[in-house]
Formats: sequence, structure tokens, C-alpha cells
Amino acid sequence: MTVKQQLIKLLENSRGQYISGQDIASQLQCTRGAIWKAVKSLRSDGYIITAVTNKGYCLEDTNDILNADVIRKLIGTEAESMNIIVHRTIDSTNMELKRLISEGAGPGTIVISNEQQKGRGRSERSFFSPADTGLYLSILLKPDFSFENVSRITTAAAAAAAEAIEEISGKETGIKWVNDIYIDQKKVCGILSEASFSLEDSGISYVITGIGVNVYEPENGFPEDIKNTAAAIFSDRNRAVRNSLAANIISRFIKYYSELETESYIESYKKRLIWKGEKINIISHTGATPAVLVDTDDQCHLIVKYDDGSEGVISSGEISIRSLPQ
Ligand code: BT5
Repeated sequence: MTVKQQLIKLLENSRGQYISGQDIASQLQCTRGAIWKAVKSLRSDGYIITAVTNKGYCLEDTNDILNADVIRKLIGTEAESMNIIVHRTIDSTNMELKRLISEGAGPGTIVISNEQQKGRGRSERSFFSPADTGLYLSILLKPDFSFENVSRITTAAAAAAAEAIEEISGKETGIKWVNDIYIDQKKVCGILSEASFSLEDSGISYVITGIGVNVYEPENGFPEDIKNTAAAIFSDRNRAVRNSLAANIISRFIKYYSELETESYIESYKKRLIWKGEKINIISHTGATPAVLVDTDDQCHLIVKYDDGSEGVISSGEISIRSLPQ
């Protein structure tokens, strides 16, 4: 480990407290000059480290920089089988994982970014992913089971993300079918799973599950086209939760993933489903069909009642609520 890596680990362990230069030098077995060089380099990465004569160095409590070592530590022993890579900026964490797969990356590889320049949603839509305010993470999975389980993975991810957001924020979340997380009728998190199928053995080569969370209100707000529908978990930035949120989402998701066959995530998903009994539009390429949202079944398919009184079950697609401005 370099002096810089050791130093940030030490400062992270005593966030908000000063550690003297002498203590750091003896713990890291390096010179004061090497510490100062590492501090400068960490600062240029965005860390807010204060240096006070006779007190030493302190990492600000509210300094919210994503850090793989911190996330690993928060996950605990389970993280030993994971390869967590953190970027300051990237085109898309899903795309980066695809590139890493071609270089031989295995299951348990997790890419996290502080910003995405080309964050992706479903059906070639984009996901607004500004720097410093969100959490964008993708997990590589190589499931040895069939097609139905791919949709279970996304549903399990929605339940895991909703629970983690609630634990970190104390706020109630809802799941908008299929896999958007809402707080107060606005979207704070979206999920995109992409699978690759192999024709040779008619199985799944890999699944990439990408989760994007609006943690803090972006500096200049959300863009015009989503400002009425998107929101952040927190309206201010007086805290540092992104590492904990990442660890919390990963831990919960990995647990649900290991229990996928028993569908242990279903209860959590169903109890958060929003718009039950509400008038919705079911949107498809042919247009919008009005219906009432009844519930989901045990496969998380949507049960709806059409205006003519008949019931339908929808396994994929898009819905919107009729009472909100579209
Ligand atoms: C999603 O698609 O919501 C899936 C988003 C997945 C993002 C993650 S981040 C890590 C990984 N890497 C990626 O490149 N992607 C994944 P969808 O359900 O199709 O919703 C997209 C729509 O949500 C857009 O057309 C906008 O209307 C709206 N939207 C875009 N950015 C948003 C944001 N930051 N917050 C809330 N709504 C947003």
C-alpha cells in the first residue's frame, strides 16, 4: 500500500479528529515530507483535509468522497470475494463493467463512480449522473440459472436499494413498478440490469446490475425535463453517507441474490409497491392504456384492472400515474 492509501485509511478511521504528524509518521513509518506529499495528492482528489500546527491532520466529517477501502470495510468479510473499483468519473459504470468483462473480470467485480458522463437508463434513455451528489454502481454477476431469474435480480436490487436508502436516511421509500425507488412521489433511484446470453449453452453469460441514486440535491438542481419527477434523498450536503449507502446496498443485494431461488426479497418489494388502487396508464409502443393498479403477483408481475372490468398481468414495460402531470 502506498503512503497515500495508508494515510487516507488512517484519517478515515478517525474522521473529524486530528492526528498529529508525528503519530502518522510513526504509524506509517515514513517521513513528514512523505505525509505532506500524500496530503496534497489527496486534496487534489477532492478530500478536505485540514492541517493545523501542533494538532496535525483531520479529515472533515462531511467530506463525502467515495473510497473502495472504506466501502470494503463497511461491508465486512463478504467483501473479501469482491473486487471494488471506484472512479471519480466514467462514461457509465455498466459500460465499464462490460469492458472489464472482455479483459477477464469475474463475478463480484463492482464498479462505482462519483459521476457518469453517459449514465444509461432502460431502452437507450439516459440517467442524469452529476459529480459529487449521486452514487452510481454496477455489479457483475454470473448466474448459472435461466432467463426468469434475470428479472428476479432487478427486483431484488430494487428491494435492497429501497431498504438501504431507508436505513441511511430514515425516510420512507416506495417502489414504482418495475424498479424505480421513490420518496414523496419522486424518483430518487433507478436500476438497469443488462444480461448477455450465450447461444452455445443457451444460458446466461453474465448479468450487470446498475443502480443509480440521487443522494444529494445537485448543485444546479435537476435538468428541466426531469425536475418535476426526480428528487434527491437529501436536500443538503451536511453529511457523508455515500460510502455507507454503497456498502449497505451491496450487502443487502448480495444476500438477496444468494437467496434468489427462494425469492426472499418479494415481501420487501411488495410492501413498498406504490400506486395500489390508483388510476394509471400502461405505456407501450402503441400508446397509453388506462387501468387501475391492483397489485403485483409473486413474480412481481403487475396485476391491473382495465376500464372494461377485465384483469391483466403485465410482465414488463412502463406505467405512469394519471393524477400527476406527465
Ligand atoms: C433507469 O432507467 O432509471 C435506470 C437507471 C440506472 C442508472 C444506473 S447508474 C449505474 C449504472 N450505470 C449506468 O449507466 N446506468 C446504471 P429508466 O427507468 O429507463 O429511467 C430513465 C428515465 O428516468 C429518464 O428518461 C428520465 O426521465 C429519468 N431520469 C434520468 N435521470 C434521472 C435521475 N438522476 N433521477 C431521476 N430520474 C431520472
